[in-house]
Amino acid sequence: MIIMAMRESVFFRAALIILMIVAAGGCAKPKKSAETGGIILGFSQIGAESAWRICHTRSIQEAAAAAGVQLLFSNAEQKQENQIKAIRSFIAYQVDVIAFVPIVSSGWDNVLREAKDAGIPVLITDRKIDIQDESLYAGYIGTNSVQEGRDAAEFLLTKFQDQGASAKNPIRIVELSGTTGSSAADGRAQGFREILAEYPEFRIIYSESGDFLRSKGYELMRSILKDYSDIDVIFSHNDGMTLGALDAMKEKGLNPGTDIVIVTVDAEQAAIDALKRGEVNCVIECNPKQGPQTIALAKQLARLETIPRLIHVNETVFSEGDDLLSIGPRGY
Ligand code: GZL
Repeated sequence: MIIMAMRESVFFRAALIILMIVAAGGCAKPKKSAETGGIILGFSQIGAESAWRICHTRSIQEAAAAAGVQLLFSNAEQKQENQIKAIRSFIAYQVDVIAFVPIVSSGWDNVLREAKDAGIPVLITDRKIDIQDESLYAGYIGTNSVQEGRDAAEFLLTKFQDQGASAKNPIRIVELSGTTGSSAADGRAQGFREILAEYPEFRIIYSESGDFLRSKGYELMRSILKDYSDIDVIFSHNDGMTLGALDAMKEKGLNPGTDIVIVTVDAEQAAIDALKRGEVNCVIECNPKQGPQTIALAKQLARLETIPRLIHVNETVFSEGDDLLSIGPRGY
């Protein structure tokens, strides 16, 4: 009975894959690209939770099209189990390369072992994974979340220097963190605390996850403002949550950027616009335009070439003291 169920399950999955290809406008292609000549990349994306993620997806899709790489794209709708199913379907279809954004850092060992056993190289993108056997993936390209957290803290050191703060009279910080268990949230929190650990005059009085969502940033901030009236700084792990928090602060009659210093990560257009309006004080760039580099690495893997284990994309910091008019359109 179990074997029958497995056969049915394998058959169902294989049928689903063929259906997916046919629905994507291509007839069911022979397995592997050896017969088709082109590279087939299976890509599992988290979802569309923020403007940043939508830009990241667009960058991957446009780069694949420009490079003639056939992209099997799966949107996990924020569920790790959907990513694992997608990776298994890529293995069944025998793609040349698998790339994915791990929504959280853990829980990937088994499925990546299956990919390795199938002889399919795996590229980790955007977020990082914690894994026992580092040989289960070929390399990582994405953002340096720990540095982003450090940059946020370094801005605050400059902003509040000579303000007379002390351990007895600290700068009181609220942190809106990203998806629990994601390398993006864990890294930003780690880098932020690493720098501030040397400065007891900075105190994180409250931290809670808003899951990188604008709606949760709004709800969180409304609730926090009921419990805390003496907040000096909001450190938000992404612009989506920040924009929600700004709405909540304004509803309360507060002037974000003046009454409360706002530090945010991503650098989407709306956050840069808020920086220009003085409602945000510092925007840490997290660069979503990783498509060209990601596809180039996938092509190298398809040619069985070795790639670097770790590539961090270039990022910068925008702050209130900059020539804000020189900041060009962000594209997301
Ligand atoms: C960071 C990325 C994060 C963004 C959010 O590398 O994974 O996920 O900061 C997005 O906007 O939701």
